Amino acid sequence: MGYIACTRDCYDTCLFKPIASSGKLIDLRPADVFPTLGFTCPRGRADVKRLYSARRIKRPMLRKEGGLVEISWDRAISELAERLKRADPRRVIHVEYDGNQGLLTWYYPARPFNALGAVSTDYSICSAEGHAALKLHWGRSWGMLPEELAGARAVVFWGLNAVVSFTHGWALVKRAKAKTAAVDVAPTETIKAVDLPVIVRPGSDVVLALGVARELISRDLYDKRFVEERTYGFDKFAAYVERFTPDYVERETGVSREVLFQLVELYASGAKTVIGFSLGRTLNGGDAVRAISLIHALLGDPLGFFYSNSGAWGIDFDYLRGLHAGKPSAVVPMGLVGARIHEFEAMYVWNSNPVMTLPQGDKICEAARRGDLFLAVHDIVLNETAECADLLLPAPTYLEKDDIVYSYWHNLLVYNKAAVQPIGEAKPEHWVARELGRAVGLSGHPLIEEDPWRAAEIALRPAGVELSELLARGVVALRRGDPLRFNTPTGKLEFYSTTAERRGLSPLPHYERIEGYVLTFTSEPMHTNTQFFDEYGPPQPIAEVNPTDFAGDIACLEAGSASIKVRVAPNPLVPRGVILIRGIPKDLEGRPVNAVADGTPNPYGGTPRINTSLVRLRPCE
Ligand SMILES: Nc1nc2c(c(=O)[nH]1)N[C@H]1C(S)=C(S)[C@@H](COP(=O)(O)OP(=O)(O)OC[C@H]3O[C@@H](n4cnc5c(=O)[nH]c(N)nc54)[C@H](O)[C@@H]3O)O[C@H]1N2
Ligand SMILES: Nc1nc2c(c(=O)[nH]1)N[C@H]1C(S)=C(S)[C@@H](COP(=O)(O)OP(=O)(O)OC[C@H]3O[C@@H](n4cnc5c(=O)[nH]c(N)nc54)[C@H](O)[C@@H]3O)O[C@H]1N2
Ligand code: SF4
Ligand SMILES: [Mo]
Repeated sequence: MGYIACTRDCYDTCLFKPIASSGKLIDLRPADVFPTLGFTCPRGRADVKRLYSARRIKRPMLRKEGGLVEISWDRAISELAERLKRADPRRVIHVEYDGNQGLLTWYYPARPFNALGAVSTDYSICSAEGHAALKLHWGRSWGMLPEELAGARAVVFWGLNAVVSFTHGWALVKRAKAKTAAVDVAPTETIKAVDLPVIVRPGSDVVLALGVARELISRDLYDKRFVEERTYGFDKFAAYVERFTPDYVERETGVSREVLFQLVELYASGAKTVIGFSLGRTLNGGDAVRAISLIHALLGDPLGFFYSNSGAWGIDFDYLRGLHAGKPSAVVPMGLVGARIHEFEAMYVWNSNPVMTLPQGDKICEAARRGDLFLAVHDIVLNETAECADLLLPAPTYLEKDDIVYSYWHNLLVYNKAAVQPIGEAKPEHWVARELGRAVGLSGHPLIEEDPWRAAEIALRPAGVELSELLARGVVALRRGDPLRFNTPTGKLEFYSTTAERRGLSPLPHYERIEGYVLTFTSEPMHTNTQFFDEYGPPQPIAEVNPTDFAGDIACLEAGSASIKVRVAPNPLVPRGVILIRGIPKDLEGRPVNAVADGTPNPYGGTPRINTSLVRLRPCE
């Protein structure tokens, strides 16, 4: 049997050998291949258990007078189709994200909704802000591959908790005995593990990065030839960064000149950066990503950073979603779905748990419970969104279906072949999409008639992959483009972004100061977002706070009229003004913590500012 890729939204995309006996999966053996190195994380280890979880949705279910009753698939599809046919498509929204990264699980099933002209989200919750920010200067967002990370002599982990969230990237860097630095707002596992820990004030990274750039320029530590030949707008950039003096950096970020200079030296020695997705979820986050990437422009190292390589391979995700033959009537930023829930009468959710993971996601559940929203959920387990749903549909895990899986870090494309038969009546997402399409009257529509594997074949062509070859070989290596080709209006790497200027955005990275208590989040080892609550128990609503900021065991965090109640863990290492929660728990009264998260879309890719949520920190009444 070949390899199976873990489909979790995770940097690592591990490969496994599934071990089955008498039709039952008994083990998933981590494959000893580069770059996932033959070990796995606690979530990977629990996938066999999750396959047989008691929380699996096994049959379609419909809510009736408060209770759920099992129904047939025929009935489930026709109930859903009737709802969709009756509604104005502008009042129907589909919400999906990356619970499973398979091409046929995540992307293809948007087709009937795009054919109908329903409302889509902007898929911005995670990485969109940084992708859009990088494109302003580089004309692309991809960067170094694991091979290059493994050869690095120094690595800066900027805005991510890599020890927890990127275990194989961290392991590669440790094996290489590279010098390490981390930039974070709180004392995370990664901050504790690196040679140079750098604690910044929330949202101030852009100032630190521009301060590093200023030092590299003023000390003549940049690559003049590269800058001359390959870049545009250096003079304007150099003049702009003049104001980011060590004093100014210290005032705004809290980073001392000594620590700033150590970081500068690390970069001057050729350090690489892993830029965390978390930055995109902060105020000024896109600007921070822009500024950090430009450090590597100065160093003449266009493969000096890694953010996400999802755009490197050329896979045509829009084709899979059917945007060539259909179109959403409107696009709503993910951070505002909860706040704008009154605009919708029906919501179809798959591969995502928006009640827990979106800002004000609790409003989705309230609207469904009030009867204002018809909520249908296709998931593998009874998650918190499914608990509020009117219609529940059983989905197979990645171990029960065939799919194609790419990674946003390494370049292995994997054909996942089902390791076991689907549990209960679980049906794949592409099957539901086509059945639903036909039931709403889209028979004959090209988006519905095209077989999902044929769609995948076409979507993979720009990546230079023949589907037949992938199916025969199981794993193929993808290729990225020429790192010295910049798809910008000037054809150069633009320090001064002409695209931003044309769009009325700041051509140079911009900074706005934050005032107030900032609630922020960090990932934790036992869960991927809200998955594995059943296997490992749910994360606890514990807020780590500096003891001078709050005395007491229980606190309420308030934003607008929303409030969450949490237990307080005093931690003198957490800077004043910062409140840190691990994972995405419910509060002490069962309310999702994102009830108080900031859903404001950031300027470039629309990602909400969850990690710089301004809150009032109070004793509860
Ligand atoms: N174990 C585990 N691994 C995961 C996940 C998981 O849930 N659990 N989730 C996966 C997913 S979907 C993603 S997107 C990634 C997320 O993982 P990471 O990219 O590591 O992001 P987060 O854990 O959200 O946050 C990283 C750090 O950003 C810090 N931070 C907050 N605000 C700021 C700021 O203004 N500046 C700086 N410098 N730092 C700030 C937080 O304190 C936190 O420690 O990991 C993936 N891997
Ligand atoms: N407070 C706070 N909020 C956050 C974050 C944070 O750090 N803090 N992180 C944000 C980030 S980075 C992200 S990416 C989002 C993630 O937000 P979500 O996409 O909502 O992520 P998950 O909680 O992992 O939920 C994924 C769902 O997909 C289901 N699933 C898994 N495999 C399959 C499958 O094959 N088929 C189907 N149909 N379903 C499947 C799982 O059972 C699970 O219910 O959350 C964001 N929200
Ligand atoms: S969750 Fe991430 S680290 Fe864990 S097995 Fe899956 S891909 Fe690997
Ligand atoms: Mo994410």
